[in-house]
Amino acid sequence: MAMRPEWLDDGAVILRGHATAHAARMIAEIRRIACLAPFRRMTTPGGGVMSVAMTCCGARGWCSDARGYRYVAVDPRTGQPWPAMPETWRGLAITAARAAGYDGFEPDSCLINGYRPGARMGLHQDRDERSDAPVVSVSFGLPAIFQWGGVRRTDPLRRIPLLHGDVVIWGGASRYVFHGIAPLRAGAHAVTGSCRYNLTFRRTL
Ligand code: MD6
Ligand code: FE
Repeated sequence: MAMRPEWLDDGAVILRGHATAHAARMIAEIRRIACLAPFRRMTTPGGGVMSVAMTCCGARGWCSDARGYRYVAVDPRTGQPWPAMPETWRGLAITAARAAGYDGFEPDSCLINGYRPGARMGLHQDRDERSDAPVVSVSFGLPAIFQWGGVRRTDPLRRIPLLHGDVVIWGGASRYVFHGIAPLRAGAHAVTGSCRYNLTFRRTL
């Protein structure tokens, strides 16, 4: 869908509804991937348990445990490689990155987040990737409030609604901006029910 990018910040844009036409298929694929690599709530290095359930696909997946955050080629839960990234997902991420001005994006990992009402993601930077390639984020299901700050944790936060099918791309001067997701409000979405999914495509190496 050729749509005018909405400016978010220097190096960051939102493509509203860019993934809407692919939603039903992609959500079915999320469920298939989750049969092979189940959603799980990971432990943080601080000893807490994340409220968001996660799984991954692609050559590497993101993991958190008592030892820290890292990308690994094998799912620690199953002992198997992560499921392959569907070729259509990869194509969507590359096309979205290009529309945001990032040519040559080659994602090797997709982190899949599942939010139920009340689940949240605290303010963080994405910096476990060795590459400074952009991140492409695709949202499905219940709406969420994306908190968008600056490169310092104490920078003021903007609150940006992310709706079903919205795609956010950030890199460049925005790559290490602090961001998070406010606690998900309860609701019923026609496609996902009481759930929000977020896919983030990354280049990890
Ligand atoms: C979310 N996303 O939207 C959480 N990180 O559920 C992230 O933390 C995120 O959307 C880096 C780039 C894009 C993202
Ligand atoms: Fe993030």
